[in-house]
Amino acid sequence: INQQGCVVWITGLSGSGKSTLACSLNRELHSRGKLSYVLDGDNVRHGLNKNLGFSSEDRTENIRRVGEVAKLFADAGLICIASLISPYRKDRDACRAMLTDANFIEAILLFCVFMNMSLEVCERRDPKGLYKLARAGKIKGFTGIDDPYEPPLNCEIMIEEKDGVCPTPCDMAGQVVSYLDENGFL
Ligand code: GGZ
Repeated sequence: INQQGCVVWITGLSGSGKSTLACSLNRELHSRGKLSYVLDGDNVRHGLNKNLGFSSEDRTENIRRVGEVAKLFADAGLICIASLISPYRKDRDACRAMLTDANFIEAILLFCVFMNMSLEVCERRDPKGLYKLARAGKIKGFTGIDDPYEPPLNCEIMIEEKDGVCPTPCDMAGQVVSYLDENGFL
């Protein structure tokens, strides 16, 4: 294997398309013969992080653990795709700092992808009906409703609507693939 690992960190609201992009990107990378692996918040919360809820402390710990695991995957040479809401700026910054720690064998690059979709779009999609429950007060502390989402100030890649149209999974993956290509990871 001659592959330099890195971490593609996808952040954004629930329903913004993080998991869709992660899956589409993973498939595209595999088709190009690249080793990649997806760490998705929703999945990781069933195993590694099954003891964590959605308090701010638990979200911080969720992100820290996924960051540490992503670092191991990237150190092993994989392109690790982490898709989590990761709503708080300080947690994402801590992850970036941890990954670029020069004391670790080799500094690992993290690319932040921001799903810049409005709350309106995400709430209209509401694929799991969670926004509806949050609006009805049946889920407390839901990101975007009664818990904050702090958009990144320094993302490498931004996915957004163009002329009111959301990009397709293929377009989104293409945007990240181009970036990885330009930075010598493909
Ligand atoms: C936000 C919640 C909540 C609350 C359950 N707030 O879109 P989904 O449904 O399938 O994915 C979301 C997932 C969020 O997990 P993360 O690990 O990505 O979150 S974080 O980075 O903030 O730790 C959502 C569902 O869990 N979900 N309750 N209160 N999302």
